[in-house]
Amino acid sequence: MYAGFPERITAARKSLNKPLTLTEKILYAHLWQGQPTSAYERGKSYVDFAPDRVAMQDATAQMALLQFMQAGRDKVAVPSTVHCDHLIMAKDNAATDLQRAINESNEVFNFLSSVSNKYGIGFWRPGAGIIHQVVLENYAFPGGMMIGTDSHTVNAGGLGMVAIGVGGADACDVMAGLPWELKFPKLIGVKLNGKLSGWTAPKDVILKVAGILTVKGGTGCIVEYFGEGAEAMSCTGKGTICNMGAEIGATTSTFGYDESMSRYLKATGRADVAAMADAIKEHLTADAEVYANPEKYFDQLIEINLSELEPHLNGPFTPDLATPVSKMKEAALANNWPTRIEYGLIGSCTNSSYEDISRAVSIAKQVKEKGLKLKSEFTINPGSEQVRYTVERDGYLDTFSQIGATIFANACGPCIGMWDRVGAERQERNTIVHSFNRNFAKRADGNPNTLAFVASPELVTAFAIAGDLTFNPLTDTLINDKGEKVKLDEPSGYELPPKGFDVKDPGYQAPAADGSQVKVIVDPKSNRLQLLDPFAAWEGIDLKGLKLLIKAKGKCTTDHISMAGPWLKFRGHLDNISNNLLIGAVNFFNDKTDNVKNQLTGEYGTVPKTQRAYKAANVGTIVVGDENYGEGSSREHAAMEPRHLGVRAVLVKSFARIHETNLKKQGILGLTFANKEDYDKIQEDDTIDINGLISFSPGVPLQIALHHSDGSSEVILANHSYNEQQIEWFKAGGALNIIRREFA
Ligand code: MIC
Ligand code: SF4
Repeated sequence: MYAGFPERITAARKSLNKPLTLTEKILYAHLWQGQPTSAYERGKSYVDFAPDRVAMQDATAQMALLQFMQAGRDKVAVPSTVHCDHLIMAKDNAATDLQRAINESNEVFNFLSSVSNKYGIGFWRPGAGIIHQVVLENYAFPGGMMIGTDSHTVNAGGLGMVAIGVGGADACDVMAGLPWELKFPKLIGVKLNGKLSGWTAPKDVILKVAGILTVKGGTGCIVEYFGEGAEAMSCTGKGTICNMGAEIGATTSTFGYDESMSRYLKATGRADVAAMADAIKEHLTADAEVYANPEKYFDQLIEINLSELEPHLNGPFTPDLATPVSKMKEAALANNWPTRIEYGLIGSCTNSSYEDISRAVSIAKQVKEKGLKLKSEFTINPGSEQVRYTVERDGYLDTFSQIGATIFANACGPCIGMWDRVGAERQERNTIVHSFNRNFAKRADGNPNTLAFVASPELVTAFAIAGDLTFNPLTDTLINDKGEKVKLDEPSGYELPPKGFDVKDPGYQAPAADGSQVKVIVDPKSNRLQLLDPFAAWEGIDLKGLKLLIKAKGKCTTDHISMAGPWLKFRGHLDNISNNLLIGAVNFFNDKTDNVKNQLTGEYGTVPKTQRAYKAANVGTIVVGDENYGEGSSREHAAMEPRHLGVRAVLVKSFARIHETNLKKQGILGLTFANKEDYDKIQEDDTIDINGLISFSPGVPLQIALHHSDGSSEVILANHSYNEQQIEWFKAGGALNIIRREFA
């Protein structure tokens, strides 16, 4: 596991001639063979890496593996796993919901299971748990490098990894034995002073950081946490912080190896890994000089005093709108947010550890002890079968059930719109509080008028008891069944189960030793799965006469571009899922969603229908967007759908990292306005040319000619971040066409 690791780090230190951060150590230890150990320019140089592992979840694995099947390989080149967690609708209870999901998505689960079996991929069945908890429990290790087809792959930073979310095409490369490329990140140091106590939880650290850095402040950066407060925190707590680091756009986040990680490794049956890590522990954290003078080694430094940190609630509609609990009353009244809380939901990959559940239970118990009642509906999604089995054994699930909570399956559920919420279709304005990490419009229940606030599981539990967004459990009292005023005691819990973890059937299927005889069947008539046809190569000339499909206004996340929830079922069928293209994006010209002008007919229609009309007429189109376009998910469907339907370019003020790469990989031109104000020049009836492609080269802007309907024209400049290799992807019509060629 660590063969050659200390040597590579020592060599890097020598050639760079300076003390190293943990992030640099891990990156340098994972340079692709042949990639020189030299000083790379942060934020500029593209570098090839050799990750140790690949993880995929069911909703993204379908496309990743459909691509991998075309790569011409017999077996994956690095250890890889698939986790079935996104396709389970939360409705009644864990057992019923799981069975329904298996019945409904049998075809997809069978496909994933047989592809895994064939190509040597570990397969975690539906019900086994959420990818990032299962990875933390089984595969993550200090100093490792992993990629995963899910933006919250970064969770494994809690165990000292550099773990990065990517699109399926990137995963396909690594599984095919090719290098994985990343722009050498900038480094943000976060020094945690003091110690967490009382109502404040690890979640509040990242809620606070999100408030400071905003949803794009971490773009192109790796965040490294350190300090006494970091060491005093549990490993799973560190995981929570890293996990939600996806919400500031960070490439990933990580922590140096410490006692908490060693304890966690031992508790999860990996004493051998802990012993190996102990033996090289000086290489699994930054050099002492770095943490003594962090301002010299990080591009940006943030200090947070945990002893003074207040619990926070972030939201609604964006995860960086941070409000300390003591200011919530004021904020809610000022913004006219509905203060009655309809639901408290705990779980999701970021907050479903044993510690989280034990701390939430310490609040839930007080319902009975103090004569209280739950005022909101309350639900729990355990993170893994191992956690679920253990918390059931320890009586926690009973405590929740006794106060009226619903226990859903070990899965994503409401976090990704897989929540059959009664009455959501009425679209009433209402408030919910959850321990997840994303709260974009429509995300949990499909209702655009649901305001979701993100908080720690213990705070969510307190809010479900109070049923009131203006409640502050630190200072306020509640009235019990005897009419007395009672105060909730602060939460307490266990970092790890005192009696150890236990599980009967963790839900794992090992792949066949020789998968050559395994058949993978895709029914050509299926509406869930569709084999991929190669995209056409670039025609070798400038793109002329493109029509504007949509100028998206404001926030346009991957949820807006390729909605989840009910659409997850088409994640393996490119043509079917393309019917959700950009249906959540707001049209700048009429402030409506899913309503754009078809320039060929002058009529308004839905985005997918309009785009299909352009495709039928053989007219290329362009999408224009605002800041941080493609924020959120790793789903490459947000790039493959426009590609499939004939969009040629996406021109925006700025991109989120994963989405920009996904566009490049799938052969769509991803461009940014050289002058952001030029966004204002784009008009609804514009016909647009992209010039300069014949000499397309790194660092050279392209010219965009805007032909307005009044007959006038103007030229603006568009920047791009393509390197030589990525230009080849564009020319080939997508990166996969190159792999196909190479393996053919
Ligand atoms: C999410 O949290 O948005 C998801 C659903 O897990 C996505 C992956 C997907 O869209 O399948 C992510 O974070 O990458
Ligand atoms: Fe699943 Fe939600 Fe985590 Fe995404 S953020 S992996 S949907 S639990």
